[in-house]
Amino acid sequence: MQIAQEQIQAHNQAQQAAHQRKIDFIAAENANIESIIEKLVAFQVAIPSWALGTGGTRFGRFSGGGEPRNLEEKIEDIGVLHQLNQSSGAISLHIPWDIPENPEAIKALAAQKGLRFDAMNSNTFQDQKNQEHSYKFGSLQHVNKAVRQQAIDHNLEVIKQGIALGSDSLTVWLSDGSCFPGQLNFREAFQNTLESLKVIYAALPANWKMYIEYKAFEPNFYSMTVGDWGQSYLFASKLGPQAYTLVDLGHHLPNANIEQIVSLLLMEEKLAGFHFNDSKYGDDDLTVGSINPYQLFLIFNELVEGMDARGMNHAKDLGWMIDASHNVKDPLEDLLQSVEAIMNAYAQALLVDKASLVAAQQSNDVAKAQEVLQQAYRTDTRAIVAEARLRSGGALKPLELYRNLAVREQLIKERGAQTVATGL
Ligand SMILES: [Mn+2]
Repeated sequence: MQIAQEQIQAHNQAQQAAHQRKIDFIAAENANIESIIEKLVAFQVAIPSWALGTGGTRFGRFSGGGEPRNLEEKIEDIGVLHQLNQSSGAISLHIPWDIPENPEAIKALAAQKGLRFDAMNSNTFQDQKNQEHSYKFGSLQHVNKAVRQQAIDHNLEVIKQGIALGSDSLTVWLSDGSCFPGQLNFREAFQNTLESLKVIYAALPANWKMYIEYKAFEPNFYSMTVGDWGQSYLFASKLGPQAYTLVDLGHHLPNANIEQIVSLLLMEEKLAGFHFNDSKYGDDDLTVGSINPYQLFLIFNELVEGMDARGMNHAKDLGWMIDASHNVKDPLEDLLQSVEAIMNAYAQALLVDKASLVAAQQSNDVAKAQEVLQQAYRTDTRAIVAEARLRSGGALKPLELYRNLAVREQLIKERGAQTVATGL
């Protein structure tokens, strides 16, 4: 389905007067509002193909209906999101869940919706039908060379699929690890993984990047072979300049200082980008900014500061992706909320009075440093983000319009109430 442009315009007209009051107020308070809006317009967040259906837990799965039944319908769903917020202009695919039958047709469909293909994701954490060897005891780390080779071959296939679609990066997330002490020789698991990654790395086209994602625990509960940023950084450093560390916000042990990790990876030119989500305990699937929006702001503050220090393009030089899976919300509503949270945290970070912060840091004025950050964080940036959407042709209030247009009801009518999207 597609939203008629006139419907977005009618919605915006109805909201215009109220919006104008808010944007005028914030523009009067902040001198650099125009440059912030420009940056927001350019900033795009990739939507993962696996977040478009209702996720499950190991206890159950409750489909919300109208879920995309194939890759074409996933692209259509992201097209709707992008029409509404003009900030979801990319899709991240998962192989083998999203193998295109006709890459050229898929490419054309995505282009028609204004979407490009972000990082490709390989999957060696599940066994597929007719697969010769099982990943029960790991993939790239496996003690059996034949299993490692099978996992390597799969990643090579993912790169091939990505080339056909115009992607330029591969995300490798491994569930490899061990559940019990003594199960693995840590050094051997690391070496096997490194040797396997080397073969995959060698197959990367020159303009491609490899993102090595880490996770502290789950599905393995004693050790994860790429368990933290240090291990990922070791792999990325040993592999070479095309390999980077990918930070998934939900993949840390509780209370980890993620903003410091981000700052140092960026300094070392090894930060690949992000999988955005939020978590309360050990989950990695909650809506971005729904639990700890201050942490998200602090991360963006380090990102903006670190990228500016290196003269990087905020929109293009790192990978910005959501990684989440929703059990109880309409996935499209949830994704609209997630993108909104990311844009607001980014806008707040752009509002930080950097000169004052540096001055406070250099004079050990701790209270002032906190004031500077709080001043930006406590600013209601929603009108700035809405203004960026308005200028790009999106809706002033995406979620409200989504509901008013009864998008989910239409999708259920088109696709049925019992559809289950491929994915987690
Ligand atoms: Mn992730």
